[in-house]
Amino acid sequence: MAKRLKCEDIVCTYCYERFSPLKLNMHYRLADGMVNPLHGEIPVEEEKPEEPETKEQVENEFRISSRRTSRRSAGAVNSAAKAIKGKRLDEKLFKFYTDRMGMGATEAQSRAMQNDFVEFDVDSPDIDYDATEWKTYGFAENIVYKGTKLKWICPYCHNPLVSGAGKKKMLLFSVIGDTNAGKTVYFSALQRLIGDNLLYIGNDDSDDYNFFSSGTRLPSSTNTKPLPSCTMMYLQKNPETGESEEYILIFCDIAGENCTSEEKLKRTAFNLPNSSGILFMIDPTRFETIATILGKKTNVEEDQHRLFTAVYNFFDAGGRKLKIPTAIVIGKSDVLRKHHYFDSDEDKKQYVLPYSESGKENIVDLNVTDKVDEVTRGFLKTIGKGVYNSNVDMIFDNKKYFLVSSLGYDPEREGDGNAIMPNRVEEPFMWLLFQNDAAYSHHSEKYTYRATGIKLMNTKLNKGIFSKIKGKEVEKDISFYYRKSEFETKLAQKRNEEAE
Ligand SMILES: Nc1nc2c(ncn2[C@@H]2O[C@H](COP(=O)(O)OP(=O)(O)OP(=O)(O)O)[C@@H](O)[C@H]2O)c(=O)[nH]1
Ligand SMILES: [Mg+2]
Ligand SMILES: [Zn+2]
Repeated sequence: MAKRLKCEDIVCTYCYERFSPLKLNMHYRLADGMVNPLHGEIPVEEEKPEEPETKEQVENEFRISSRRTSRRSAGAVNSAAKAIKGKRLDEKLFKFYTDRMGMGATEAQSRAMQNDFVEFDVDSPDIDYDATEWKTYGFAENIVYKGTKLKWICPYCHNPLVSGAGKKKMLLFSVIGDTNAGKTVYFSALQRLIGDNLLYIGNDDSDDYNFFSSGTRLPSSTNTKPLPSCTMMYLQKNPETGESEEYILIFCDIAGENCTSEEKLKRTAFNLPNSSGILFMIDPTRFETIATILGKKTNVEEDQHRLFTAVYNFFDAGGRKLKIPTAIVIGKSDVLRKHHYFDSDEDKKQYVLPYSESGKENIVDLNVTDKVDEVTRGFLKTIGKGVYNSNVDMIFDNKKYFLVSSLGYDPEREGDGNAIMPNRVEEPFMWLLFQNDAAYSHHSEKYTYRATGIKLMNTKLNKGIFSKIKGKEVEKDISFYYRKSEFETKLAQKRNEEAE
């Protein structure tokens, strides 16, 4: 294929499979009364499907072949349909409800009784689609099948795919952390802060994630049953052009209870392996030193530490460190203000004090990120928790520590009536976006070069005699915004422009 298609990977907001619609046959749910004759006539009475025997078997059956076929290649699909009323058991949906949502067979079966589906086939006379969309992206979100408009479904689990999938970059953010670490509160505070740039799309589960908006002050412990994800369209301004770029963000919360062992993670955290970024929340009120300052008793600190083992085993990080960018977030940083490590040092204290958000540009300052990482590591060492640092380094390849306070105050001591003043909440999120090339940073330097007055058209000559000509030393300011992957190219380009 000569022309590059503008196609992005799709992430299913239900089963979290990540795939390219260029490599798979896309599936479409048929309208009422339509049936794909390839699937046979719909039986009058559905037989109860047998329960799969082993976990491995389930996983295998859940997967589908990873090759896209059309009549041009092998595996021809004949899509001529015959209209028969009725619904049939959708095996993939059934598996999704039982294996992923933990439903019993009866409930899963009644939910999985659905209209039949068809696979996309370029050559089928029954299928009509937007040719421009096909040429631009290499897939069609909507097809008209026998005169009826159909929307696509995930080829793995047969749940509906989000509109715009495959056309916009999709980023999946997952959180992990022990019970009461502040995960749910963090997501809510974050959504409030970036709310002007968000549009909720997908399933209507946003209330599960944004309890501030539902009027409740603090959430109760998150349900240990598998949670729906929260899907949003996010606008990110390109600081150079001022143009808005659109991303689809999928947030996945989890109950802390489900993070405490490898087995529990494997049963519930299906989102984790395909994450674009992970927020690993640590609760500082569980550290003995801090608990003492707060006048609390704690004997649960070891539990929190167990999470590292669970995550290490879950990702099999023994062989190779986890590549997914991970923000290790010390939440509730408001409770750290009183500790002498911060209290006695103005420079360090600034990171746990409320700070003004006004005038802050929506870009990632990597110097600040490094500083916060260093200060947090120093703090953990000071309170005798250097083991956190070494564990983090052992598991995660691309990681940074962050200090945030979602509420800005401690409801346990100050009551629950205060105004919410989130502190540094966007930092880990922005850093994760940056690691995914979905946010900008800024670079400036003083670039010194020797201006010879001779412009060499052939740069190879520069290595020869011409390089010995000592010109006048010139200093220029270079300044530019960049996405992570652009840095080297942009820097070279800017230096060249100056030197010319
Ligand atoms: N001091 C302080 N306390 C906080 C902050 N954020 C959350 N908390 C406290 O931590 C409690 C738990 O927060 P959640 O977000 O529900 O914790 P979680 O990690 O989602 O817990 P599970 O759902 O049980 O896994 C809240 O009810 C608050 O009391 C904060 O920024 N500062
Ligand atoms: Mg929660
Ligand atoms: Zn799916």
